[in-house]
Amino acid sequence: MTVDSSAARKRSAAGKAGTTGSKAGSAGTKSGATGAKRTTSTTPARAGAKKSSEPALVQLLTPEGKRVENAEYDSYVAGITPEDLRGLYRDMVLTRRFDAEATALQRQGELGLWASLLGQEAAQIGSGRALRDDDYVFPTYREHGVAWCRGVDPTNLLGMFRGVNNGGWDPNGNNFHLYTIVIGSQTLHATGYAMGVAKDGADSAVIAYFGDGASSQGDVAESFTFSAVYNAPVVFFCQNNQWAISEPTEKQTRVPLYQRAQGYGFPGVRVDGNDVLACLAVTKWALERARNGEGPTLVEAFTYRMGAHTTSDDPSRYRGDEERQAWEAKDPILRLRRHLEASNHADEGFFEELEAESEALGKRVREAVRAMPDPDHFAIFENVYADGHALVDEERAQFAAYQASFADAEGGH
Ligand SMILES: Cc1ncc(C[n+]2csc(CCOP(=O)(O)OP(=O)(O)O)c2C)c(N)n1
Ligand SMILES: [Mg+2]
Repeated sequence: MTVDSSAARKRSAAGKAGTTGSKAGSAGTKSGATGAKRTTSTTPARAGAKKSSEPALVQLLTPEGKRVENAEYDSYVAGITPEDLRGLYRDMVLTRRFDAEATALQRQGELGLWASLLGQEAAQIGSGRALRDDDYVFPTYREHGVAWCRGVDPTNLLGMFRGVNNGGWDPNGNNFHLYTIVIGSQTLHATGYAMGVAKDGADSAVIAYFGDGASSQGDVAESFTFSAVYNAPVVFFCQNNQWAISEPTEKQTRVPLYQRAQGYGFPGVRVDGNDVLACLAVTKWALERARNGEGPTLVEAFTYRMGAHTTSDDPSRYRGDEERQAWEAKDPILRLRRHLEASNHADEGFFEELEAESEALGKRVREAVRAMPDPDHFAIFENVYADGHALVDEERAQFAAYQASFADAEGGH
């Protein structure tokens, strides 16, 4: 366990009262109380903002960029400065630019595959910026924005998609685990890790990212059960981007996803996943619960996958343009820009400089990908076992003999 912290986690039987979403054990913080409300609520958070049949959606910035008050979550972003807001905007713009560059590189044959995050920038940057350095992240394969917030160099994300390495970064370098393709499995890894954090007495938290489709996996159900029963300090951050490749959310669930948490005995909340401020606030609240020994939380970030599932997918086969257009009006970057402009928090110079920075990032990414060396053929045998294994040795020797059998062999690797 690499998490270090001196503060002892306040873990108590009272904390487990979170099974009803009650505020017991939360030292009277507002968050516990809201947990109860959210868990059971079927009414909208903001009267009149939604049709009464629609579930609650936490929103702090409207699609037009207007800041709306929210008694439950305002305190979590109370200290945010104009500079912070520009920082969030910059994060989202650069992440989108990096993502577009990666998509283009795949089209040029430089990458084998790419899974775009287009449209999900606010969910990822908001939640990513809510984290502390000593928190630990278990991503799926689309969390390029969270990786950015963790300080993972974006070019490192591309190695696996180019097929030159098996991951590309040291998970413990930034407390950001390797991408996980087997959907949902990382929620179990996160739960186990969080149980370890609790045993260490650390006050850091763990966050697991997964999708609406992954929510149907048995692994996710098991991780919900385990984390609830063991009161593990983990936040389940579900980006409901409405699609699991070609399957719509209706094929995954008959209730809004965040309501699933209630059945496991911990709070669930649906946040506007295209609202970076709301995602920041709600994730901070959920992380605070984890640190306070109040156990897991499910955050459902309601968002939209604007692009294809991956570069191998053609969404026109299963969904219409109207849907995408409706979500374009809720674009996460546009709404923060509107807010910055309306509040005079950013001038033209800021946007121009950012555009130049985006260009420079794109160039750096292109050059780095093209310069990536081909892998050592024998690297595949490394890191299989901590102390080596006879069978791996045998397979390595067989492979060496095979390589050497070619006429132009250069004596192995
Ligand atoms: C266990 C498992 N089953 C099936 C797949 C194939 N698969 C890859 S992505 C995906 C859909 C995932 O959808 P979702 O969880 O909503 O995440 P999103 O891609 O929308 O971010 C599927 C079925 C897989 N990778 N792992
Ligand atoms: Mg999805």
